[in-house]
Amino acid sequence: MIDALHRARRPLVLSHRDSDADSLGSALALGGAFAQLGVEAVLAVHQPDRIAPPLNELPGADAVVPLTAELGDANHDVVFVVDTASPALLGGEPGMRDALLNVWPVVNIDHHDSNQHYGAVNYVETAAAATAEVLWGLLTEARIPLTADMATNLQAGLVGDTLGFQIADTSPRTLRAAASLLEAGGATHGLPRRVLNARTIAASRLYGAALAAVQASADGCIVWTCVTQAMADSVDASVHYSHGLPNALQEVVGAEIAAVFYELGPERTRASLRSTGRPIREVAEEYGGGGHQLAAGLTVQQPIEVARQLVIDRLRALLGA
Ligand SMILES: [Mn+2]
Repeated sequence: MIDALHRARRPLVLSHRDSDADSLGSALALGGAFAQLGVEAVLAVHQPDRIAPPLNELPGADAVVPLTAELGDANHDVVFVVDTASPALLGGEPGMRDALLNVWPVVNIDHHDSNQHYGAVNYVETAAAATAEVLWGLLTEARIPLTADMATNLQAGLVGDTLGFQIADTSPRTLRAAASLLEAGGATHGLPRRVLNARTIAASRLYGAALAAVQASADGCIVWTCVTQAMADSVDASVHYSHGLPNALQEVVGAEIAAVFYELGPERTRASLRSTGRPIREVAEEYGGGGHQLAAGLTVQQPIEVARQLVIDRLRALLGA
């Protein structure tokens, strides 16, 4: 694996669509590592123009290019894919994606236990709390010095995926990585903290409306809310599913499973699921989604009310209620 890092001359670095702090921070840090080796990497994600503040303020984020078929015309020699369990999660046209991944050898670096091992090299550490933690280990082992910007990008990934070192995946090694990133000049507060918590005024109002609409099952074990287009319109926000709400619902006393439904269109609903212990990824997978055992998501081509009914009934069955 260390070899693959050192051998790359013209690497292409990809990470999943709907960038989060770990996918983007890891891609940017890997780009920084190549720069430290004197190698210029091209970083690409699906629709980078949609990356919103503060994620687009991560050091180097302005250099990320769109994932397009044209990338296949460039003279790369290897493709690094980070934080992406399967090629489909890269987004974009399947044909374009498969073509890109078939031109050059693929190095797949990840921490999801659902990773499909689609690379020529697969470096998947499922015990790691974030891909940023995997990369930190790799770069340390490869003795590639961490710049302050690389450290900030990796720290954003750690903070993002562990919700500020709160979730159970946080291990002594995660905290050692965080300490070493601090020593390298990375920020733990500031940008990484904003990555976790930043919310515009419109999004804050939408968050409030969604919390006010929270519902619970009779036994209180399942809590959910719906973020509808009408709610978003009333506060001049867009229905946005990136962060905050699913974790906030988990704070409800007695809640074992939290679900947030987002009305993306008249017949298109996204659901984000969180669990305190009972694995819920299988439910997401039944609807073509995925994620982690305790944090997963899915999108169904159904009106929000239908989707909510379907998924909540399924979660009730899961809990045997
Ligand atoms: Mn991740």
